[in-house]
Amino acid sequence: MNKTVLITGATSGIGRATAILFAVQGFRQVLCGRRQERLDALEVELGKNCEVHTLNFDVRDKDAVFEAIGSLPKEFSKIDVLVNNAGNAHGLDPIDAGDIDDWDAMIDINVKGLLYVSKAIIPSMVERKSGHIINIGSTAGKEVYPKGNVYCASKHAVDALTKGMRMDLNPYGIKVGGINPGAVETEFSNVRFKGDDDKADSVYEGFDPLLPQDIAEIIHFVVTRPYHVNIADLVVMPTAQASATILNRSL
Ligand code: NDP
Ligand code: 8X3
Repeated sequence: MNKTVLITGATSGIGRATAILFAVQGFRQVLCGRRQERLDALEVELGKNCEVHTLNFDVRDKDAVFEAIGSLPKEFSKIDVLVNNAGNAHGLDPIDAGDIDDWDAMIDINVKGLLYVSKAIIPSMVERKSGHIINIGSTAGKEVYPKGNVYCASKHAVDALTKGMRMDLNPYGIKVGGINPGAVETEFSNVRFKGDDDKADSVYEGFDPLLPQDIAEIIHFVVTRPYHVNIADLVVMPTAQASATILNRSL
């Protein structure tokens, strides 16, 4: 497998699990995040199985995004598969009590950051008439739940961008698809609740949530379909989950 894959948010959760699985499969990988020590560890560990290059940038910083992706060595510069995964929820508050800094973070990271990274990579895909973009949305991009307001808005925006990218890049034969998970046990809730681990753990109490490896396997399946098959949109929930708010905690 000689495809080059760029994964944002590779230092944790879904992105990290995907990087680990792709390393076993021998993909050439560009792994991105902000926590340098985790990027270094991935480079050492996964570098045993595949070619790895790491990039440290904040997706909110437009100049940093273009500088980092523009700095890729030649052998990593033709990105075949872009996994737009970096993102988080910040806070869970009714709209009247929401923190504006949390709103900025979610819009700037989940929406604008995804756009900056895409803009840095798409022109080369268009030029080569080849490429595959996978946007990690959420069930929060398909339905809205109480106190989810801005996070849900950001993921609805991701859903719209996935559809829009697929239309606009169709003339170039570039695949675009969205994967929309429900509850996955990662650092997601630790970030949402600002380091309150008890509160984060309680989100996954009483049922078996998805694991990051479950989503990694699905991303791998999507990436390895033949050229004429594009998985355009997937919603994946734990069996115990029926909607954003309906969870069977007795399974
Ligand atoms: P994690 O918190 O475990 O991972 C988030 C990743 O995003 C980290 O690698 C983090 O890296 C990166 N990231 C966050 N902010 C920035 C930033 N400003 N610049 C660059 N990288 C950033 O969460 P998940 O793995 O769960 O989340 C991955 C994606 O999946 C997100 O888009 C999330 O919305 C989505 N999702 C998650 C679900 C869940 O239940 N967990 C369900 C549905 C969707 P670093 O801090 O090193 O920068
Ligand atoms: C993460 C799933 O339900 O916490 O996107 O919004 S949820």
